[in-house]
Amino acid sequence: MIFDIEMETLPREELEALQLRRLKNQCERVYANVPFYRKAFDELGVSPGDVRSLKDLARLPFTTKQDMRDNYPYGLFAMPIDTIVRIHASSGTTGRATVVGYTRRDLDNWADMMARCLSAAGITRRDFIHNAYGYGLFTGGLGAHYGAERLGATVIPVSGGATKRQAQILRDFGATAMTCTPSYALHLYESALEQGIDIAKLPLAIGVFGAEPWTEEMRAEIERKLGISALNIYGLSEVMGPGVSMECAEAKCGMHIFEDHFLPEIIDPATGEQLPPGSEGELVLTTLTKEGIPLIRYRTRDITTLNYTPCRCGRTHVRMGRVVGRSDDMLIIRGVNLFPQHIESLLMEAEGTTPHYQLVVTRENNLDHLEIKVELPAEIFISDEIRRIQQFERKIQKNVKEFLGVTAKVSLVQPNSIPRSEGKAARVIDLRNAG
Ligand code: DLL
Repeated sequence: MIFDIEMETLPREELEALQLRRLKNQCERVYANVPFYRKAFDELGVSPGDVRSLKDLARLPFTTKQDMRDNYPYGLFAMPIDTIVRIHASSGTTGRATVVGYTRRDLDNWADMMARCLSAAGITRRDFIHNAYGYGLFTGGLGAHYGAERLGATVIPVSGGATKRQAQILRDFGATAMTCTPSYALHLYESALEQGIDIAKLPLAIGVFGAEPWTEEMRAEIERKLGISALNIYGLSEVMGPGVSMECAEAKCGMHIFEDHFLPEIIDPATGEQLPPGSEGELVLTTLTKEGIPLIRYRTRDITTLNYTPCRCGRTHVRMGRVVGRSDDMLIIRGVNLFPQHIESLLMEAEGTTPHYQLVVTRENNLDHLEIKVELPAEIFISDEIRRIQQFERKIQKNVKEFLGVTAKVSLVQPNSIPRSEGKAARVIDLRNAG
């Protein structure tokens, strides 16, 4: 179902005309109201009046997470503080949080876009949505919540945590759809099983998962275990929160970026140059309608591709591919670049592996060492057959070497020994610069 049939199916020519109008307007607003942008435009010798076509986007300054930190907390707001009705923030693993503010219209647009997302997943007003994204400064909980209400569905605001209780609520309240991180969906599944609740036997039919990178293999595993259709949703707090882009149930092939609100580009993360359509690179987003904190060319650090070919669902908005990693999350192990998701794919290919793993990177004598801690599948663990365990270990090691060109130590650990996250899974422990 297409929630906003007019906007989501706008012919490209009209869409681009709308984007240009909105881009001009955003540039004028930030230039007039945000000293950071006035300075950035002036330094590059461009003015809002220079934006005459969408191509001129490439002349505008970038905005980075660091710029947001430098202007902590409210320095990039473009509206008087009394028009801001909500604050969210992203903690980030290092440095200051990035803080964002929303006007009433921003919240209204966000709810609309989240309603588009849920609708694209096949959710309707008749559904009961178990919303297990965290409520609070994180955008996931409240973002999905207002989208669900906008759609007219029934939202069950469970938030993150208290997993045992969540399994019971899932069983008792009859949820037909759920929203959470993909890793939490699997965690909840396991926890429910321990209590004798098999989620696959419940009415649950649709999952809208995002906020962390995941793979096609993980989708297959979630769909098989939970007996649901699992869809990918993308977003980031700086740009809005969840709902910047969403997969459609019809194609399940790339996430439509809501181009009436965001203008996407792919750049080379090293040079900042725009890359031709279809190239893999860093996603850069310009907000077109945001009032509270409009951003020009925000560098997401997310590595992906853009696909402009028509989609069978009828939406005209461009599709972004799965995020294969972050340009700043990339691991360089003895000169080899790799993303945790590459290893995840290999682990899942190795028969029977659950995706609970952690990558520990250390440096000894100036050499990087990668250790892959993987939980043993319960059935192998129970079988207690040393030979089978060793075979399993060797297979993973061989695949990592063969496909990624990295020698890694594989440590098989007991089921449930890797700490579970109630939000985003912590996949990488990089100890190279520690102490
Ligand atoms: O994670 C917003 C969100 C909430 C998205 C719920 C989807 C669902 P942040 O905490 O600011 O916001 O983190 C944003 O998470 O730059 C990506 O690196 C990553 N990310 C988000 N969605 C996906 C996804 C929320 N579907 C950062 N696939 C982004 C891969 C994702 N990575």
